[in-house]
Amino acid sequence: MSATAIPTASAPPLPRPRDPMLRRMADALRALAMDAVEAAQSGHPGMPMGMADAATVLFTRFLNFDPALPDWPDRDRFVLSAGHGSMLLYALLHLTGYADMTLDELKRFRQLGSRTAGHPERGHATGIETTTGPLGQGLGNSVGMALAERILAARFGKDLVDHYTYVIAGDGCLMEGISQEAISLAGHLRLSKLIVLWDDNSISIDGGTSLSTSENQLARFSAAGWDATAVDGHDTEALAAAISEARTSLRPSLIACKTTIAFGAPTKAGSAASHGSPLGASEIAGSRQRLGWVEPPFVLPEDVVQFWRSAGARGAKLSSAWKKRLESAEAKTRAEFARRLKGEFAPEARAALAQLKAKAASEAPKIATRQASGNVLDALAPAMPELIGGSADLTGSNNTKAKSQKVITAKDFSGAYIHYGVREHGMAAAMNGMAAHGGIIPYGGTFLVFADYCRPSIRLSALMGLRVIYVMTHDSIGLGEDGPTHQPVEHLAALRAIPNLLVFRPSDAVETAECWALALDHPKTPSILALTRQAVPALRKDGGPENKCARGAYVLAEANAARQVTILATGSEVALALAARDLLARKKIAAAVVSMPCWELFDKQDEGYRRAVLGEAPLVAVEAASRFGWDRYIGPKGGFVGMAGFGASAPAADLYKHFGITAEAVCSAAQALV
Ligand SMILES: Cc1ncc(C[n+]2csc(CCOP(=O)(O)OP(=O)(O)O)c2C)c(N)n1
Repeated sequence: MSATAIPTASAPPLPRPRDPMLRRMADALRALAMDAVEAAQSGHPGMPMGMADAATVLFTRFLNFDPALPDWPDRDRFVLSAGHGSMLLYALLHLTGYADMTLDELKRFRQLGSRTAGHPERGHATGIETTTGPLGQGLGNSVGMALAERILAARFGKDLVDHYTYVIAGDGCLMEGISQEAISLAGHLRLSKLIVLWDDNSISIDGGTSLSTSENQLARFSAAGWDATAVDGHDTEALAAAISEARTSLRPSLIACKTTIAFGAPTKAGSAASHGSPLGASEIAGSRQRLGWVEPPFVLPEDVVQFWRSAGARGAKLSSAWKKRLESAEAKTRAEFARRLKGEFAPEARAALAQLKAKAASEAPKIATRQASGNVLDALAPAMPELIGGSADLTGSNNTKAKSQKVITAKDFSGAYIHYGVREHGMAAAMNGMAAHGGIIPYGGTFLVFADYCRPSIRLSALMGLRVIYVMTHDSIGLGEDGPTHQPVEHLAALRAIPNLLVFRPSDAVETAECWALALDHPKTPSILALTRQAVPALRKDGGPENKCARGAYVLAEANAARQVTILATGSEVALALAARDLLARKKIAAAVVSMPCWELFDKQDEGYRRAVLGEAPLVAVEAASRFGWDRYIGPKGGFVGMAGFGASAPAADLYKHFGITAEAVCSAAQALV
């Protein structure tokens, strides 16, 4: 490239750095971001270049972490909510000395199998605390992380748990609706150790943010109970002072960092052109000249590397002091701390659940499965303090609060129950944050129909492989009078479409206990418990140790003679299937009933088992929901009794009749196939 092609001459000079070494360290982040995006010919250089100074101050002076012990439980958490700026995080992890984030990984940015995915993915490399990219989710997760810290500190004390949660969020994160729920919840709970650095660069993809927003963010955060301040995001002293101040605040803190996107780039700085495309060779050469960065791509000067490595090494002392404190803690505390972090299902809790199941089998109560779930929680909660429950303002309806659980408040985090308010999305994202933090198994409730209000976070629970348990009640037209706005129809199908998510729809109290046990026994998979509002009869009279739901589906009632038809059913419709089986028996048709509480677990069984359960006879499925998805079991010729459109407002019994979801209808569908 000829020297004249470098567009530096017309660019105004860069402001002089306060601290030239910190600027050089930040420039290393800028260079790596430019070069990796250029090598991949894809990615987002602007944000990392703009926030490089703020990130340098945070990582060198404040963030407590130990690259040699990335999972040190008392590390500060860092969340890159503006996940498109992933190269900022990868460069930080490389420079501070995380062994798995090699230079080679940076060179393989966005390539198949690299640790450096387009957006940060939890589990791909150490130091990535949560998967971000869908804007606002990281901010939502950070609320859960900060909450987890407070909850664990209340139990284990400052010696073992005392850390901050830092976030870098962009304009996009703050525009997303989820941010309002997150901010509001954090302010209400006074999560004072949550510190958000907002990349206030006034640019998003379409251009200036003035195209679409004119909000006063400082006033917005203040109104939600935060401390909010603004600084020049390239002034390292001002940044350090603001972070120091935020750490002493009694409220969560927002620091608006006024930055220039793609700081250093001669023509693209301050413009949307640098947001999400490679800068191009001449712009990169111009940036190098302006920044005074002479090294070729992916080459780092020794002094800069040394400074970064020593920033990374700061944490070793802290983590070893922490280890000593842990060693000097009481044996009982140590054991409990270790158990919680491992996320083990406490033996006493398992025993309590087994007892409850046996009781349900022998007493055979006719109760709603939401009530059965409440009974499960009453049994589990005293033995499992790590179970942190809550509801998005439907506690009494979701039966999510165990009798023994105390409410968590801004003044007292020793409880185990959170009133999330009417914030389904914020609740789900916070639960992801708590699960990612570790030491907590979060569950939270709302109506199944409002799964849509938190679906983006449910998807991320599944993508990250987090054990988050969604208690979703009022699972069909069976909820009755609230009508079609509240009656889920397509939701089971939509949730079953999400990979790595277990969707449970238990049919009675025994199955509910079994499904809860399974949700807890899958540490790397989130679960949905779809539960009824209305009472359902007890179907399972066996309360022994075998968990029949574990195989996803099982023959609940075999046919009295060679099977002529098999009826598949879930949840409240299993009772209908059994009634239909009786009607068919009167007509001398031998029908088997299969209860199918969890498709995903059934699909994992070997072919022999699946065949034995489904049998060779024609199949009829009954579920008070959309047919979508059922064809994989019943085939195009199978019978289906369920919903073909939206529900209606009426008493549940009338609705079942009106929509033809009855034992007679199942019987006719079966007869038609025999
Ligand atoms: C939920 C969601 N919607 C849309 C996008 C696509 N997207 C990625 S970055 C971005 C603009 C974000 O602007 P800002 O936060 O200001 O980032 P900056 O331009 O400063 O890098 C958009 C719309 C996304 N990642 N997530």
